[in-house]
Amino acid sequence: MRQWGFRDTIAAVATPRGKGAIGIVRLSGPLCRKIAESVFEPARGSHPLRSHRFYYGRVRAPGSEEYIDEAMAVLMEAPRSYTREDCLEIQVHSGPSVVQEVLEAVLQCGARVANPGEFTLRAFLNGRIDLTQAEAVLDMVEARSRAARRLALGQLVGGLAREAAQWKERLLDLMSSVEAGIDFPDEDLPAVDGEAVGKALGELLLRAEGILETYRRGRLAREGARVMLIGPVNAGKSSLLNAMVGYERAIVTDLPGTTRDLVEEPLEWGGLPIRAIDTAGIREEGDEIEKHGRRLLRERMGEADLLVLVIDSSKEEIPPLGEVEGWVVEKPCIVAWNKVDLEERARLEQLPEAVRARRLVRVSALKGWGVRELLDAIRDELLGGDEGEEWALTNVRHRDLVSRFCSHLGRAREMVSQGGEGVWWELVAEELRGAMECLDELRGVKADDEVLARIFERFCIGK
Ligand SMILES: Nc1nc2c(ncn2[C@@H]2O[C@H](COP(=O)(O)OP(=O)(O)O)[C@@H](O)[C@H]2O)c(=O)[nH]1
Ligand SMILES: [Mg+2]
Repeated sequence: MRQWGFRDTIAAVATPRGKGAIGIVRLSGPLCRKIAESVFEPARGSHPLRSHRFYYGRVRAPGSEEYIDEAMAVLMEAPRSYTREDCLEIQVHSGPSVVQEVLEAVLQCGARVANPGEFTLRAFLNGRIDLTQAEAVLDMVEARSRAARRLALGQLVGGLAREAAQWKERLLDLMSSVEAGIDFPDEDLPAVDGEAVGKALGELLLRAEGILETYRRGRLAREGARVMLIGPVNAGKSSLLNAMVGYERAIVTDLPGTTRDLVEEPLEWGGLPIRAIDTAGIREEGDEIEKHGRRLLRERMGEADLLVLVIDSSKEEIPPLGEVEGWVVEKPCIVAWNKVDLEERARLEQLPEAVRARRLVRVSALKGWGVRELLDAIRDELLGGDEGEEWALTNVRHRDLVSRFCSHLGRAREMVSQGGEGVWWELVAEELRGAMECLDELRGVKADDEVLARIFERFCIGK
């Protein structure tokens, strides 16, 4: 890999600015022990500090008589540290001035201010984590829901990294089998067991494609599932949105056509972030603004992860659903049979076949009945009930690389299965090399500096 060997020592405030219980100044690099000796004075005992021990004491600027604060300090010697270098952490009372003074004290001792993400970058460059794990650190910090946090953790502890390492092993095996076909092409006996290679390729491809499919789940966890409430005017869509989020977000009236804009509101259910979107009702008439609202709905329909079709069960007649029928076939959909607090006059048989095939939940948006069941059903429908693997692809960069990996394997497998006796093993090998490059890029073995810069600039300073 690269030549790094960092000679400088970096320092940063690792906790958020402002007042708080504890503020941490963090350092990494060869000067850590010397800096500890210059700025930290243990209350009991003396230097040298033992590695991985917490010491209570005081901090001060080098050469100064005056103490800045009481402190706890821990020195973590290489390689047993976050960056695999010597690391030092100094905890003080958190206040903008205290923390800043401690930072300045360590800078005076020869450390320099760290760039955003530089600690994690060093952990990566020093080989403690691979690139996917470094990226997971960022996902972890940014996780806004339990589901996102769990997925980030799965990846942080090496979900994708382990998977990619396994793929690499299998790919290496395949490559060596295929090499035989290139080196001895003219022998009478086929040098390569085409069937075995084809089978191994198929298995690897299947596994990789399975991982590719986790991306949808990963994206849902990170960005939230877009759940669109659709249905006839006055069915209770806006009321249901309010019931789902637990407060009055959308305007509710008994005038048809009240909702014209798309109203969007975030909520979390069972760890899954959901973005509930209220829409203008389906009907032919209505003024220009309402029509515009429906145009918006049509445009945004493509982005919806799930539809909730709201039906007023107290009306004798269910209005024609028009284009909604088509959408219901294309997208996951749940029927909310609303207003069950009133006498039920509509009949399920009036619903078109495609709609009746969908899961139905009886609700009263007005009374709040059945809303939990509806949310459970939404979550089930999107996550398939089970929690699945402990991790998922969450990152576009990963998705693209795994997808390219699959394309290479797919082409290789096709050549093997169609080639019969006359497989061009050179071309197969070429595809396998392409697949290997994708893996290397994924793990960061070959990521160029521009890619790294783009990833790490999103980190905050001190991470
Ligand atoms: N009785 C009853 N009335 C409801 C229920 N849900 C909505 N409504 C009423 O139906 C009317 C239309 O509701 P609204 O949410 O604006 O429907 P939208 O046009 O689909 O957004 C309002 O008068 C609501 O109070 C319900 O579950 N039970
Ligand atoms: Mg409405």
